[in-house]
Amino acid sequence: MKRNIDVCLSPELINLYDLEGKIVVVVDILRATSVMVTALAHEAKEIIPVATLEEARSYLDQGFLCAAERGGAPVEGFELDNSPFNYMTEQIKGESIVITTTNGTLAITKSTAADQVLIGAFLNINALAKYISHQDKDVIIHCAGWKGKTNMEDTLFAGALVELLTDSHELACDTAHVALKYYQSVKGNLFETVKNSAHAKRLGKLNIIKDIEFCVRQSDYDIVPILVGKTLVAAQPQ
Ligand code: 3SL
Repeated sequence: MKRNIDVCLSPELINLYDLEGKIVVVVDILRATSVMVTALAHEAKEIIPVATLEEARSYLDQGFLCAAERGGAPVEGFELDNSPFNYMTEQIKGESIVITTTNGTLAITKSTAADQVLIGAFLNINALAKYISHQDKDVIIHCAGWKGKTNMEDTLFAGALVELLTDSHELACDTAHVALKYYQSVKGNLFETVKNSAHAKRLGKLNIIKDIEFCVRQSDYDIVPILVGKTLVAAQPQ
């Protein structure tokens, strides 16, 4: 029997969904979840996502390697920002990295009632679909959006993952259909589409085009981050 797949377009709406017993895939294509996938693929030991700067600062005081972003910009006093290219270095190998971002880490902390919280990005979408198809569980794709509002890039990812899971999962609500149709209408032109997103414009002054180009690449990595307690680690391959 097919399982259900549903899409939640904002952390402001996640309280409308029953997460119990389900897999929640959190996605923040630009750039939090793309960064997390990249870091674990480059052998970071684990990632500790925290919602607030205060929590991140308390880890900083304990000597952790910490990353912080607010409003798209790096936060003073933190060693790492939110560009995936900073997570491909020797510096992150074997490290526990604490990350706080405007939307992505908030969406993670709002998903913890789920049976499993997984991290999604275009960078790991095939590995994610394969992992989920072995689980026999309902799925909710939780889009981080921007400050409570829906965004283009996370909705596109939701549509792409729905498309990959149509053999094993039934589309449970209209949002899943909307995301799927939207993705199918632009999938040949993902970079050009996302380049025109509000967040791409917001990040424009930070010379972000390189990051966007990277974040829409599909399935560079085989890794599926999973939340174990408060920490994201690579799930066992299925
Ligand atoms: O909002 C977030 O969580 C971030 O990913 C935003 S940014 O791409 O780092 O600006």
